[in-house]
Amino acid sequence: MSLRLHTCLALAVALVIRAPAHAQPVRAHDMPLVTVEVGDFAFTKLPDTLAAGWTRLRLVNRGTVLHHMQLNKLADGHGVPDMLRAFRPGSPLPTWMVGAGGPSAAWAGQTIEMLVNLEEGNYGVICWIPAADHQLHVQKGMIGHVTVVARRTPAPTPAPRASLTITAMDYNWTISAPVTRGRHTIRFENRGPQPHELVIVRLAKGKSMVDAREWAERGQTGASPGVMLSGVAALSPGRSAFVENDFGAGRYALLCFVPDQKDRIGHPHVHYGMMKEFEVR
Ligand SMILES: [Cu+2]
Repeated sequence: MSLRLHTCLALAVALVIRAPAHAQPVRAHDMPLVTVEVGDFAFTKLPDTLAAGWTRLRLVNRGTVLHHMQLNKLADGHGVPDMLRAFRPGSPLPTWMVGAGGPSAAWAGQTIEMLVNLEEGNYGVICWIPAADHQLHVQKGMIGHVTVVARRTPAPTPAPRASLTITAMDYNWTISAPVTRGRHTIRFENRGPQPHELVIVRLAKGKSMVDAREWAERGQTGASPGVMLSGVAALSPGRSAFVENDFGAGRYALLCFVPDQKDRIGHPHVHYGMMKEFEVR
């Protein structure tokens, strides 16, 4: 190797090392990673405490059916038993319970990740997904508890920079721009008066968002409508969280299965038309 090439390489390495950190957008791998494992029907690996601030939450599904991880922030004086007693389909969430997101549904063997700015406090952790027998997984014991404590390091990670924003309303979706091929950092924002979740499905050939809804409502039995991408469990109004996903050419569906709070029955929001298809070319 010539001396000139050596010098060039040394210079290049020095430039990379000296590049200021703030010049790079904040990505998932810059954030502290927390891995949670689930099985049928339990949170088998769940830390007791987490540090406040932006966190990359990873859900690994070691079970045989779909599971998600819903974080519900509980006000002081309220515990997990209160949370379970308070939830009645078709009625509003009590003011002391806030939907704080979490990784959305993962297939058996799949890993789903999302980015959330955790606030200090107590959280109930649950899976609301219905089983084939129509019992919710939480009723089969899929419950946990996490305490979020103040971060010890002085410099908190800033919020990630989004290339797309997906907004949920009662009962609709908007996407800030046509979705292009490649990797996107998506900001999911709830602007509706009710809690909403973000479920993204890459539709199999010939399948539609209606097939995805019907498949979920059948208790996930029969031919699969497609593949899950990373999404966000229910967020209360005004909250936001992020996901990173790779998009290839194809058709995709956005769906929200949060039970309605004013129909007295608690039909999932997809029932009221809260689903949207889009194409990536
Ligand atoms: Cu589950």
